[in-house]
Amino acid sequence: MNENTVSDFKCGYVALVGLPNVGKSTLMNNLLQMKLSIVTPKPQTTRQRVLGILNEPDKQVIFLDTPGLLKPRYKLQEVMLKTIEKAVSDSDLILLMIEAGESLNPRDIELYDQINEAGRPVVLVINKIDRISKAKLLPLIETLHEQTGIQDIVPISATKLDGLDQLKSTIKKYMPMNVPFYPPEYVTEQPERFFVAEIIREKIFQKYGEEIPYSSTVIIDEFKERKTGKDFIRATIYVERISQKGILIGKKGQALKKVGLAARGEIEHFLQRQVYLDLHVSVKEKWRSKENALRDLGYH
Ligand SMILES: Nc1nc2c(ncn2[C@@H]2O[C@H](COP(=O)(O)OP(=O)(O)O)[C@@H](O)[C@H]2O)c(=O)[nH]1
Ligand SMILES: [Mg+2]
Repeated sequence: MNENTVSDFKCGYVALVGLPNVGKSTLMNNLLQMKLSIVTPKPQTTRQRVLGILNEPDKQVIFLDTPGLLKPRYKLQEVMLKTIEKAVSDSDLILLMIEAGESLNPRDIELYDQINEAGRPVVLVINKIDRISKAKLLPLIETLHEQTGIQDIVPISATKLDGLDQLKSTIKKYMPMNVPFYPPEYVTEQPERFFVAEIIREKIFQKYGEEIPYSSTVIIDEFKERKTGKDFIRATIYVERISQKGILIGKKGQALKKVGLAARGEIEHFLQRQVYLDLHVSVKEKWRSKENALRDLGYH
């Protein structure tokens, strides 16, 4: 039990929204002090909403990490866009994240206008302030105030954990009085197998160039917990073309083996137990463009 009375406890939903690569997933992980959302230097790594729960004595904040907003080219991206719209309309507060720079990116303004339609309160978060000089920060905040009219603008560095306390107290202002929605030991509501698939996907993003990561998706076919011995996980990586399958597997299976090794280490760290990871590669032609395939592969 926490010492606060139920009546001053706050609980609500916060959507993390912003262009690809601004640092949304990094922020969520570092606020939760747990790596839930995968992070890579490539844009559009996050494809589905990832729910992360911050539990503190005075509040429970439920974050919805979303894919970066973009103009859809594939059916997959249309689904990603719907995910963002849903997260925005389900939230008590939207954190619109931008990167610290010389000026505001026109695409950020476009995004802001889009989000504003939902009529939810918006806090502007300027991330990556470790990359700009302190002298530039104040004028940047002034300009952003003028351009957007947003009251609360919070500069942070998600990687350096700078400004996170200020951000948390700003978030709290917007959270409604509520009893916690989840038991305090919960950090997410998504099943372990979702995170296992995400970790494998992250390794693919880290180890291959452009084509393979964006054409890949991962399905967990089997996840057997065992009382004795390691858990057994069988996963299939789906790609769009046979040539991609060849690249993914590599000469004598060497490339895939590296993915498996890296993924297994991180899966074990995440689950806090040992696993046997059995990886397969299969082709599902043009899965990113087909509604049925997307549904079969867990995107909806
Ligand atoms: N320098 C710097 N880099 C950051 C910061 N936050 C995130 N990054 C990097 O930006 C890249 C994209 O981060 P990610 O969290 O995946 O962005 P997302 O697409 O918005 O979820 C990664 O390489 C991060 O390490 C920050 O505060 N400072
Ligand atoms: Mg992300």
